[in-house]
Amino acid sequence: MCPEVKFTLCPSEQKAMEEYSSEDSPAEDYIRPSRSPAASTCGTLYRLSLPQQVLSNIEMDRTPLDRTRYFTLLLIALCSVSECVQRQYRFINENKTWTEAQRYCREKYTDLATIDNMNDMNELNKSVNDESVQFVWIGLFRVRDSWQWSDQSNSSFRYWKSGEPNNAGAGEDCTSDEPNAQGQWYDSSCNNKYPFVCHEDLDSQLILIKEHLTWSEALRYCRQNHVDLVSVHSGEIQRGVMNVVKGASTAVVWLGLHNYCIMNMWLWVSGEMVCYHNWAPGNGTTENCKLENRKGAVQSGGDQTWISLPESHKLNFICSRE
Ligand SMILES: [Ca+2]
Repeated sequence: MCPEVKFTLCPSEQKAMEEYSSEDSPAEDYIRPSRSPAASTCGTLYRLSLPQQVLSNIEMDRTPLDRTRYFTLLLIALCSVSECVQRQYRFINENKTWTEAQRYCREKYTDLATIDNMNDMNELNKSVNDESVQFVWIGLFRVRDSWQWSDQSNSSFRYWKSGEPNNAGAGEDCTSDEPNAQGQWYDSSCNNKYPFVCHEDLDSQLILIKEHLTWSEALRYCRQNHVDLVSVHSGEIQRGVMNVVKGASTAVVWLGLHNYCIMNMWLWVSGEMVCYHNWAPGNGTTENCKLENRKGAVQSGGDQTWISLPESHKLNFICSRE
């Protein structure tokens, strides 16, 4: 089970990996710690779950092949046990009515918080960094007898406190969350003034660059002008990518995805393992990288799956803004 998972490699693992890579392929220094908050959450998970002993085992192993296998297996094993969030929550510690809070979130971020699952719920509650806060607004509100999300999401996740929603005073058409208790929800009067939580879609952080550059040139361009070539850690980012590539002038568009030849392993430039993936059939597995290094690109039409290409192809590309 590795649906939408992210990793950040610790510096020690990166070093180990770069040493393997430098054994018979040119030095590649594409990997660097991710700067995305969501990813660094996962990086913490990763660091916590990687015992020191593992690293010494890698060094003590005799043959490079064994080390490679061991390292790969280890990462896959970790990949299957970690879970990560897809959304970035922003806690705003100002008391506003639900409608004022909604307006604020739509201006500054994407919308009032939508919650898809328990992971989101935990992340949202963690974002509330003030223990004195009793309630915060989230994006769920009542229209006649049905509950809807402010951003039109169809998430069916609900986490009502027992006995809620009770529409106690009538007109309890908005949803508050009790972040410092169990994080469960109440229906509350929309005129109450509470702090609130916005969310920011990762989609809005992508930008399509319609120049024709090789993969390395594209990487340099993104790092100079934005943040990085995009790393597609999750289905949510893939959906954002699918939106922005529609405007591309090339049939495929570079992603921040590169193949470590000696380990035959694909990694994101942000330093993360490829757990979530969307390869076209026949791509992303065994690569013939002896002649030229291979990189990953997304098709701008059709099913918008990923393909592997020699890095000298000149393509449009997607940078991440944050
Ligand atoms: Ca209530």
